[in-house]
Amino acid sequence: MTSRFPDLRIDGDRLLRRIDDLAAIGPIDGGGSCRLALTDDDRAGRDLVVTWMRDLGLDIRIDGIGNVVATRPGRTGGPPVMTGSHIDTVRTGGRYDGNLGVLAGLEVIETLVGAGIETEHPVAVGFFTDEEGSRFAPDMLGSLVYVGGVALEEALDIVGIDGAVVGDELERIGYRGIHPCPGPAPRAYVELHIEQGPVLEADGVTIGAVTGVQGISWTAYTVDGQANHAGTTPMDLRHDAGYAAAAIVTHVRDLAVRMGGRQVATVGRLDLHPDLVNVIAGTATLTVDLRNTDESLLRGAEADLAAFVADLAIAEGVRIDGHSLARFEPVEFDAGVVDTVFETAERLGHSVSRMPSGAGHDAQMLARVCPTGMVFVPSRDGISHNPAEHTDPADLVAGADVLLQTMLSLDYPEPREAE
Ligand code: HGY
Ligand code: MN
Ligand code: MN
Repeated sequence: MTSRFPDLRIDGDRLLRRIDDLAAIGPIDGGGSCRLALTDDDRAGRDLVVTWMRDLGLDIRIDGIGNVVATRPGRTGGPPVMTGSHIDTVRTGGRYDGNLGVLAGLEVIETLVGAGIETEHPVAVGFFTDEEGSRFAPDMLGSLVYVGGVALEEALDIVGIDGAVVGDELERIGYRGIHPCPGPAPRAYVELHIEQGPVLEADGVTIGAVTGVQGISWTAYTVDGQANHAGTTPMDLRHDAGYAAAAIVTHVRDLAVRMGGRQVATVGRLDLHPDLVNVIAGTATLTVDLRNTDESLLRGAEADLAAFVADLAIAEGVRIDGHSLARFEPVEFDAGVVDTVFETAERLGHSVSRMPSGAGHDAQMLARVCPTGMVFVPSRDGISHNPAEHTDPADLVAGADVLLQTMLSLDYPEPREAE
């Protein structure tokens, strides 16, 4: 499949301007943004992008979990060639994570409009609710509902880290839409995203043809020990929730280092109570994020952690309860779409390599219902989920051009019946 308009390119300045305009919503020191899912800042970001979609005359649909999909008709009807990503951020968000994919998709459509090109199939760009999962777990919540991976009613009842409820927050910000979930399966889905890791930059490669997404396992733990006096309590009489939590932190780090390969492990949240200098912590809460491209290795890591936690609880005389916040197996993208991304990047004269994604993405959910792939561009120093997140403008534009041409290739008309 090749594009019928091989020389068409996006307007890079327009894309870069929009990235800056969106980044200005929920700004934080260092040039990044904080737009946690379903907050007022998320609403403001949504309103801006929906305005841009409306200005393009697109058919805009908001579904029950707040996913927004904007579609431009093609010569024929039927499922669209779709792109998209997310515009919610983590608390220390950069300006490209998710935002690039949504705004590049908008730029693709505006380029088609400007060139007066009628695509064979409809073309759509969407943003999915709560991709980050930072406020409301799991991550990729909106796209998971979109593909029928979890029932809408169940998702609407999810309680966030601040006690807010998804359904209430959607109502409050005016994005609890009327369109049904699951949503319609696209003809194909391609997502442009920053790599968020060091590989492309280290290899001096501009485009990643993403082969799939690694498996993700999030667990929240509560440790119940005994608050006691820091000065009078002998060491052998302690039931120290702080010590137990710290033991889990060091164990998961040692586990990942010992396993090597692509295994990673992170404790991103850790709270002690009563959180005072002279009181042995009575309770602790923490989260563990385990990932691996290999499902059996990821299960092995989960089993190792569960056994360690059980032994630790006995040894320290504390109670440790864990519950899953997210669990997604590794995903392989459609070989045809991956090849189209790879060949398109080569045709446009960019260096390109195939690689798995370390981060989770909405594409891993869309892969359940249609041929799916991703386009990566390099992250400077591999930094992301940090305001210092940066990708060179030339690489941002290159990624958007590869997205445009890949979508045109995937739009390739079926052989037409004899007129
Ligand atoms: O957690 C992730 O990988 C993504 O940023 N939601
Ligand atoms: Mn992202
Ligand atoms: Mn992210």
